[in-house]
Amino acid sequence: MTVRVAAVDLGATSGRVMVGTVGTGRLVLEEAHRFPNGPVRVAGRQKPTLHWDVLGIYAKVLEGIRAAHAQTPVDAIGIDSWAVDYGLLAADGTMLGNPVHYRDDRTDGVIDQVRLVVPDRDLYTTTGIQQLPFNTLYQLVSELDGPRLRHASTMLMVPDLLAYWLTGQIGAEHTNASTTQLYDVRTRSWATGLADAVGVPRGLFPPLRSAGDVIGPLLPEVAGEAGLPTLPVIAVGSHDTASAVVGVPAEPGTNFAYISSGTWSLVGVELDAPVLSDAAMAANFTNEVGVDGKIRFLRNVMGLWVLSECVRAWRARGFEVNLPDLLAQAAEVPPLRAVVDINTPEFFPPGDMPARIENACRATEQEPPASPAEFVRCVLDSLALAYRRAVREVADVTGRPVDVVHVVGGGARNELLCQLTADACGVPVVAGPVEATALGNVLVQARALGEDLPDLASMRALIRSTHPVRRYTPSARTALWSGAEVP
Ligand code: LFR
Repeated sequence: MTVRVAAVDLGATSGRVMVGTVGTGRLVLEEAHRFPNGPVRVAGRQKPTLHWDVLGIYAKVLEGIRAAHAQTPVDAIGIDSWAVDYGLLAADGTMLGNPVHYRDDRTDGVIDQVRLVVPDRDLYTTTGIQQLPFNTLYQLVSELDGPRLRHASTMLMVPDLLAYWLTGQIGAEHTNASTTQLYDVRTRSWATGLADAVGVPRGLFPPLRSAGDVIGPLLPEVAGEAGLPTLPVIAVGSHDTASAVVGVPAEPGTNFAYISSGTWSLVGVELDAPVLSDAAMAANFTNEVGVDGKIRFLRNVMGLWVLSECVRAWRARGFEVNLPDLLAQAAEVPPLRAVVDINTPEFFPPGDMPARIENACRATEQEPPASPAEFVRCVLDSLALAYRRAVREVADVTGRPVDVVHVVGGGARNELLCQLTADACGVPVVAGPVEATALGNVLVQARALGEDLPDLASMRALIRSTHPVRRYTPSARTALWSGAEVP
């Protein structure tokens, strides 16, 4: 048996629709459509706010599904995207306003406000979620007095919102719901008591569904307009990081950590149950739900976002930037000349990253980078240090050693960063696949359609036999890293 599915994978900077073909010993991924994505700042009479152009995204998704189906008729559709952001619907299904981008500053200070009502320890015991200012909880609290929430009857996470427009069905897939910090990771249900405590209406939360559930067929009018059959939309690990972790080609029985490396770097391990200890909380590890009920015990590291914002700043100043050339030059810069704490909040909002890096270097009495290649090297060295810290801490907190680090996502292409990661962590790095997220999306759909993929191990075995990886071993430079710290 062979199935073909369309995997819609939406990242914070680009979206793509891939066609996946799955059969016995067969897993092929082809790109049908790719499009840019990004924030739209809107002001008018209100405070300027960063939004997503979610209707534009929906139009591109439909265009992509059509292109995929034209390329090879597909049997189903699955959607994953970044986490935490949501649309609000009125009782009749009308979308209220436009989803707000998680990098908007409306959540500044809200963590402290919520802390007065729900102590950090209680919040972590219930949700297991790391403190990040943009968690859905804080976004909702920031608009408690706003017009949207006053009229809202349902909150839908971005992939669930798109699935709603495609099928008319309302629901929330567990992996993405778990990122809201309004989900009880112990009972795997909405944390309604917590919602009551902070004043978020508990009626907003739709029924939960699992990766692999059929959401419903395309609405006849949607299918008709797009010239498609009424294909089923299947819930996948709708949080992109959950699908990426499915796509980690780990060997069975290995103590592996993963880095899902894109706009963000998500660094962690896969567990069967949440870890809600004081040590886990102090180290700000998150317990997000994975496909098949797993726990993604991980930390957000600022990621290649900092590099792409540097490139954007240089281009805005009129410089021509060729990233492959810059990376080759950066490989020649001596290691650890200047490093910054890449996870400090100053690197979070869009803006002039080179200036922020200079400031951070001056503040720590380091000579700031002097050329674009030196900036790039500073970012990559700083990322590698942050990875090392996360990998060490995850081993400490879980009591399980890490023997190998899998890097999946776009960052797996970055040879310099992969080598620095191996050197910094002192363990082998296995890089690839670049499209792990789309593969995870495809495999969960294929199983729902009847392919013999009973568990994550069988999915990963299929990826290993069809998608080559690249191995990096710690070089002689690994000793240099052992004592290195951000000053
Ligand atoms: C990665 C990701 C992260 C999440 C961040 C914001 O694309 O989904 O897992 O923390 O984006 O949603």
